[in-house]
Amino acid sequence: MRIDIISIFPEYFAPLSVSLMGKARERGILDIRLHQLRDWAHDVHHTVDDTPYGGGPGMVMKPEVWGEAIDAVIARSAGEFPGASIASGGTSGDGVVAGSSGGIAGESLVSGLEGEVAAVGGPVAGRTPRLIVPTPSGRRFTQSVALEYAAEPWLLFAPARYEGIDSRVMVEYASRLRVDEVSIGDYVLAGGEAAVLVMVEAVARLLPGVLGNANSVTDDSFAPGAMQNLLEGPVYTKPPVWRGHEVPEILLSGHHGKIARWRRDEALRRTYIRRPDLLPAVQDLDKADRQALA
Ligand code: 6GU
Repeated sequence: MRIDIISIFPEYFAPLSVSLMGKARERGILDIRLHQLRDWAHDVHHTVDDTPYGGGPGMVMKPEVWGEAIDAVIARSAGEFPGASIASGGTSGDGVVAGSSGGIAGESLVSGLEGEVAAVGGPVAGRTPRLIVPTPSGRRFTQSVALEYAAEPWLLFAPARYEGIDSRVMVEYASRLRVDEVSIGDYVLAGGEAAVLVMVEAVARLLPGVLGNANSVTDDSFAPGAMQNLLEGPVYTKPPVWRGHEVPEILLSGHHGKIARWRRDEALRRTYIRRPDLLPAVQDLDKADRQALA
């Protein structure tokens, strides 16, 4: 999967080189490219924001800068630019990723450019990305949205700072791309970058080959299947007694049928206590399920 991220803080995404995400990138399962939005600003101060029409607090991100940035990232990646002009750095705002103010450590400008050239005619050629704009006023990002994104070949994230991006940018691209304004929850962050980290991790771990054990995806609390919409119950490992606390005996019994039933009961009870809003969505509660909740 190809992921482009345009931000005024590309350095914010350093964690995407760590652990599971880092391994997925090394293995070529994930191809993440960071872009500094300010590279497409026109004035000496690299201004990306301005005061809001109609008044009010804060600043709004300028449409021209975002428009040029998104156009350039798509054009470059879709192979509309000849490789030569990429290599010569001819286009404005060609400060891809690393080397400049904020790339991921270990990613040189040269290898970044090689990556761009390699992408010409590559898996994203002739395609367009799904444009994802994080905002607290967006539709909720859920596990089913993560699954949808995991099936896409190319995602372009446009995280904003300040009061958000001029709305005309989303209107403009909605006629050319699928544009999603999404929120990761009912609270307000200082900017969309942290939300992008959350979404990229949620999506990337669903890609084939990223997790070691395929079951760890299917047993997720919000994954489709028998346990859908149930919170996962408690888990235990050795030793069998720790500071006087015992592991539930059933888990040591080796009786797989009884263990599965116990786990479902625990999941139902936990969901009832912590997330009763989820219970109506749990598919066909059977008699044993209703007993567990009684
Ligand atoms: Cl996507 N952005 C910001 N700034 N705040 C949020 C959010 C996104 N999702 C929840 N809160």
